[in-house]
Amino acid sequence: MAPILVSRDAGVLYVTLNRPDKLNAFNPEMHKLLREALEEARDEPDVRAVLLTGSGRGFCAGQDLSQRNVSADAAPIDLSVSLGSNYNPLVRRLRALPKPIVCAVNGVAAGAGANIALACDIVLAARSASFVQSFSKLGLVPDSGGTYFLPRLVGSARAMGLALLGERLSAEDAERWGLIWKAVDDDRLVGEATRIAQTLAAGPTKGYGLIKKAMQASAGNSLDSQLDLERDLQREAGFSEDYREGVAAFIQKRKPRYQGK
Ligand code: LHQ
Repeated sequence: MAPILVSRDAGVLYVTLNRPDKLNAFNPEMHKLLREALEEARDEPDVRAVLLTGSGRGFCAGQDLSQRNVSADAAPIDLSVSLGSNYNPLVRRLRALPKPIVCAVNGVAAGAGANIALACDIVLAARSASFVQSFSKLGLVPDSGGTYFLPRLVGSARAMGLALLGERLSAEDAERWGLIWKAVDDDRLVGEATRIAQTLAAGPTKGYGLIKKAMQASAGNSLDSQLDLERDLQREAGFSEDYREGVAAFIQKRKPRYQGK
């Protein structure tokens, strides 16, 4: 069974984590195939949005721990190798993709699985789903961007509670806390996530890429630098064909037909 399923329709690349008996925990093969899917999303002009989800009852349980079970007398594993070669490049790839990524969290998202969801641009979760910073239960530190995303999304008090206690946060609380975009009824998750991904895939792709850039830069910028950045990005957006089409459609009182250019 392929650990990642990929298909394409109407400008959306559908990527499904597919190791359901392990709650879609990551192994090296899954990392490799996900990397290839995101490269396809980046390089193919016909792909204008990505929808990431999981198969079965979980979204992703982070690292496959059965591959980390070492006997007491064996040398310890250097976890930085796995972060350096797999998880960190994955988070960087998700953030740097100049196209929107919708994440449909269909079930529990734990460890790196939770933080990979948070690295996406619009996170929807099924009402029965939950988010767990399970690292501390193993004596580890939140990784895959957890210590970056959490305090920025929910504030340091809640970030610290989640990281130290490793308790499950329900999808509804995640929405209330501002961790995610929305919690939706389980039977509406696929339809709603698909609708959003299709809407984005028919939108002004270049502009969306520049929005991602601006939002991501703001975390480390002063207002002055951010204003300068907005000026520069707006110059770029204003030269796009989609901006021209957007204004023309507005004036002509019709729906815009964006080409993503
Ligand atoms: C699993 C896993 C799993 C294998 C469930 N692996 N089988 C990065 C770089 C380098 C190294 C270290 O880490 C990292 C980042 C990380 O992600 S560290 C954090 C790793 N993940 C976790 O600690 C989560 C471990 N899983 C859980 O705590 C629970 O399974 C959760 C809370 C996710 C779900 O609980 P339940 O709904 O009660 O399900 P379950 O525990 O019964 O799991 C179902 C099956 O999935 C079960 O297998 P079985 O054969 O008994 O049915 C689990 O063994 C398997 N599974 N997570 N990470």
